[in-house]
Amino acid sequence: MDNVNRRDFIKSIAAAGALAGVPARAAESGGQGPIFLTTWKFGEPANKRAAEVFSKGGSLLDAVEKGINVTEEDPTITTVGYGGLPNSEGIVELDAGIMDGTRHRAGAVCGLRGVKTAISVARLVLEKTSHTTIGGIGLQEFAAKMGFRFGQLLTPESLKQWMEWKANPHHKTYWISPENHDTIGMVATDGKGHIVTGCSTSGMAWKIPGRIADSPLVGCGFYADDTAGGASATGDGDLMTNYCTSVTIVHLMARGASPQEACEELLRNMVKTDAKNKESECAVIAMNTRGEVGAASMNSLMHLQYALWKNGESRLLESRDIY
Ligand code: SD4
Repeated sequence: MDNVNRRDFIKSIAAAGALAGVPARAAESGGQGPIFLTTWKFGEPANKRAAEVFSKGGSLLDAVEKGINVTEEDPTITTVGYGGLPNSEGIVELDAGIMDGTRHRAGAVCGLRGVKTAISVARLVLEKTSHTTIGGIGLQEFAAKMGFRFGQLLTPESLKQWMEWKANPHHKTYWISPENHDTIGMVATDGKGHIVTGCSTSGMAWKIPGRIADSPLVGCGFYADDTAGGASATGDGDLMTNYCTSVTIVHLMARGASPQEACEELLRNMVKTDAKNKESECAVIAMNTRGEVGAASMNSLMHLQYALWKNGESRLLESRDIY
């Protein structure tokens, strides 16, 4: 932590102490309205839908789910939901998770096939079961029981890209090297201290069937806790899973770091343990219960743009590249 950060850190610890005994939600709400913070440019329409759902009386969980559905249902986005690039066998496998910061409970799905809206299936794992994460054949059966319609998730474009990859005798494979990214991760608050975080992805293109990375793992791809805030991650999930990125960021915020400080510290710690991580493609977003936000990318190789919806205004912003 540099000197400025250390000062802020100490100040915020002192502030937290001064508030001791005051119910956290009342103390931290500041009376502001909802805020939606989402990864990438496609976060803008997702945020807009989320804000609409919330303004019409939906819960924050409804808002995050329906917001992320916009990206999942868009066939032009090749990294999430319908139109997402498939695994090495040409089958689209989706990962998603959603967490309610009040109940401190999540629902998540791994490797879902044939259903566009993985976040909605994850939501039902949260609401209808005592489990947290479901994958495999049981997940397909669960989705069918819940009434989801199954269909082909490949589009002509994603099929074309997979066939080109397959036909190239020199193609890279996941046994050695990663490709394709851009998960949607959304952190939302109602402006009264409640936090919900969700994320959804088709994962790395051409992955080994059955591969599971950070996005459907609680604390890795997503995390929410009404006592501190929420965070989400995008990029090389095989790497980031080893750092439990989202829960680490939220715990740093709980100890007084601002969302921006927490995002940057997480990425710096990744480099402290292995200098090669400077070249990795990793980015994170975070929001605390006061609605302050942060976003950081490891480097310019995968520079994260993020969408922020606040006070009825939607903006596309640039994260800070750390290295
Ligand atoms: C994964 N982390 O499956 C996801 C991909 C991603 O931005 O986030 N891309 O590894």
